[in-house]
Amino acid sequence: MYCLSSAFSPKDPHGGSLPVSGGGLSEDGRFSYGYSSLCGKRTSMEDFYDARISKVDGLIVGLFGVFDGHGGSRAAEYVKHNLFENIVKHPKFVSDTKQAIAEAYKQTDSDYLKTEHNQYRDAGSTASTAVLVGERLLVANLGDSRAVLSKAGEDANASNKLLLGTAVALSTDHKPNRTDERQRIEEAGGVVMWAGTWRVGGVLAVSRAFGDRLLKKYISAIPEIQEEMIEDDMEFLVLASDGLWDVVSNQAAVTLVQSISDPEEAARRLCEEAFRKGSADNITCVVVRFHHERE
Ligand SMILES: *[C@@H]1O[C@H](CO)[C@@H](O)[C@H](O)[C@H]1NC(C)=O
Ligand SMILES: CC(=O)N[C@H]1CO[C@H](CO)[C@@H](O)[C@@H]1O
Repeated sequence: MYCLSSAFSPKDPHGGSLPVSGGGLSEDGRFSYGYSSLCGKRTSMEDFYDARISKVDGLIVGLFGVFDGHGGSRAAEYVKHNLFENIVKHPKFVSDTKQAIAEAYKQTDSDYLKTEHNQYRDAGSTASTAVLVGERLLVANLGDSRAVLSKAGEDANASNKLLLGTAVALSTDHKPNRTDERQRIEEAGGVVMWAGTWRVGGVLAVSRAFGDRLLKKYISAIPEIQEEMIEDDMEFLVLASDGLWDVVSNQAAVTLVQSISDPEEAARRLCEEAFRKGSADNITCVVVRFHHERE
């Protein structure tokens, strides 16, 4: 897939990188979302995302994900089209959502690897997903796309009780040099080598991902999953590819989004900020805003 924006807007002042964006609101008004995707300074797009609201057993469910491909876009595209289907159709989706997510990740990876059977080149994808079911938020992660939450807190020094958002990472990147990841890879017989950055086998800069058939012994598709109750102090969640996080800190992202009530506008501004700061990668951002009674 080529960067749509560069094909359609050759006169764009950013040099051909107008974002693709969109968004929506849940029918019960409890959350809204927006997304934006920008091709960065490269010419083909390997970042994919999915953001939608669905109903499962009468429950309103929010499904949000960022999938950053490597070695081509096949794996990211496959994950975009299959992961959430596999999650919501899992028989335990409502009763044990965490298990359903873990098993759907595993299923999606093995199904994808089967379709790859005749492919000579190896492709893979990260995933950073958020699933909202009732009062629960479940964040799952493979690789280095990241989920960051903004928690409101009162600034004790501000006379007007200004609400300040504090960034809380809900996922920890799977980088090959993370101590536990390096140990897991080495125990499986792999090596982590420096080649511009830390890489598994000197090749891959993430230690967990979908796909990557040739390195599968070391590149786990078992996600780390964090479950939170949606509390009143949760303002919004940002999911983004490393195209954002390489140049914008968690706190800077939260501070930027905080004053923008429309999540689509916020996602677009995040991508633009990353682009402005020189991100050379694909940039995809999803913002999910929680609406509480007090608003
Ligand atoms: C991993 O490597 C990066 C540099 O690529 C470094 O900034 C980071 O601190 C390292 N992490 C660990 C756990 O060694
Ligand atoms: C548009 C863009 O940046 N495409 C790149 C996305 O990222 C992959 C891998 O990081 C590159 O190979 C693409 O060229």
